[in-house]
Amino acid sequence: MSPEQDAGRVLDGVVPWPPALAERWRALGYWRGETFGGMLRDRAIDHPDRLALVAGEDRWTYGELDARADRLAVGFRSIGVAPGDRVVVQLGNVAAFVEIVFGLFRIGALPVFALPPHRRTEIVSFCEQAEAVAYVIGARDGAFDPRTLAAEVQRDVPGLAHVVVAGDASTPPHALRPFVSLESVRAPAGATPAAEDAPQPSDVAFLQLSGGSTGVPKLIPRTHDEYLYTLRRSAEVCGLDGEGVYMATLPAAHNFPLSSPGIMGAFHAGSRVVLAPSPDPDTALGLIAAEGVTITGIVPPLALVWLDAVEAGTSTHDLSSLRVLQVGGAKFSAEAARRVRPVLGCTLQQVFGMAEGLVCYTGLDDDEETIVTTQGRPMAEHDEILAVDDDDEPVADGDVGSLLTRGPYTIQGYYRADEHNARAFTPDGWYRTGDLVRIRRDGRVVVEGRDKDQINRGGEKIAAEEVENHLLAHPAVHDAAVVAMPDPYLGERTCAFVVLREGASARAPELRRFVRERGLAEFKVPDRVELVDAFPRTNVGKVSKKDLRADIARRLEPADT
Ligand code: OOB
Repeated sequence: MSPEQDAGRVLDGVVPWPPALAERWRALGYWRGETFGGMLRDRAIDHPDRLALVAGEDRWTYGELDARADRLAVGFRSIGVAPGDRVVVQLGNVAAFVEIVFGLFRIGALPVFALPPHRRTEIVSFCEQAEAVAYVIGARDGAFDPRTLAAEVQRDVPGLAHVVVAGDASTPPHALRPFVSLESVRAPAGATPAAEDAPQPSDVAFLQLSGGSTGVPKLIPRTHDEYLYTLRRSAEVCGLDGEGVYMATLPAAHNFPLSSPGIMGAFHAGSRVVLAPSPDPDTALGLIAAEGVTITGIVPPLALVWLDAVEAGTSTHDLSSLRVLQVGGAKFSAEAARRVRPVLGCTLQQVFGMAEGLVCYTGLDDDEETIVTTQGRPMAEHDEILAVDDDDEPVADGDVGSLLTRGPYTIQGYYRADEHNARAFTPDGWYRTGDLVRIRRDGRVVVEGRDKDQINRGGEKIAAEEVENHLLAHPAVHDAAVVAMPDPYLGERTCAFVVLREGASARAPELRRFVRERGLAEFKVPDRVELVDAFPRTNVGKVSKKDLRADIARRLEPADT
């Protein structure tokens, strides 16, 4: 390691890359010593007048975006955000998201990527886990006012020095301290951050969220160097170059639209990014036509909605610019996958990825059968994947096993989570994905299920234990077990089985309301609650979630006639 590479900031609670491995990824050309701030500067120098970002009324060139990032970098620094500080960012698909995260990158401050549906419980947890100094929110969205949420968060997290609002920053009466507007943070035109604030390529760039299978979602540290590799390689695999137009249809902060190749991969490739304010077919397909979008990524339920809208003729937008439709985040059925090319006239690309690292893609030139029936192959030549049994022994070729992975961009550990890391990683540094897969002889992966205690609700991940803990807080609840139930549209929805305390009474709607009022993202509120006298048990006396899943699946079957 050169002294320069050594000079990065070591964030406490991050499991560092072993030096020998880091050296290997550099020697093999995966890690090239880039940073996000530097990458954007390079593109702005090469193509200052090229359109970089389209979002609502905002249309920014690379030159403009670069200058805006500088002004916010200086502005954040001047309100006291220092290199290495963490800032929770919760914004929808608005242009401010992009200038803010690049502004933070330029001073080595770390965005923590919250998602728009997150509420008090999640945001407080992210602020506390990361010891965030600031929380960035956006404008009112329908009935939801982020300022009300931010005021509550401020009261719960004394260390949170700033709430920054990209929009109307009037402070609600119950806030602890006044909010500041993004406009007031922005430094005057021409401001540039100090060179010594710039991060090193080996530094952690941001904290991403895990889907989670435990009580609270864990934070995932990703470094500039390894994440920039994923952008470069993803753009290559997805055929995105300077001529392409990428549309972020899913919430921008999620790893899929952020980096596969996503917003960041599009900037890396010097292409244009369009932020869709809503994924509904009218808005999103309209934008594809209006902006000449060539590639976008969505989750399976959304793909079904788009396919139905186009097939039924309720959406008649010209989709001829669209070359690639990526579908990932949850299993896409082969049946639906087969409809993509004939209905939408573009190539389907299945994407099986995770915020922890590994991303698999089907190839644009793969034969149609491979595209519709597999989740592709890992993007890096040096990604290692292994399907193992319960004893971590490799299963026979082509058999279903639990997927382990390691490679040039899969993390070494979650942030500040030693105990969890001991379970989530093997002693040899393999990450346990919790996915059940078949690895074909040609290296393609087929996802067959899951052995982590999680529900995948159309791409939105729900840790069963997290919801169970909230149910257990209800005075009438003796025990709770949350499982997936099949759903034709979302793939899975959540069912909470609940045993009440003796003599206590509570009905399903009350329990759902109770969970909601604890300040949880709406998608985590159980779709269904079943009150039962006792849970089925396994031989060793554990709650048998397998039996519970079978039970609810049976109840959902249409009655025999
Ligand atoms: C993406 O990232 P996360 O972190 O929200 O979720 C990861 C998990 C995977 O472990 C797997 O359980 C599931 O989501 N998953 C899929 C899938 N893609 C993700 N399961 C079946 N088929 C697929 N195609 O979801 C994510 C991150 C980057 C790119 C794409 C997706």
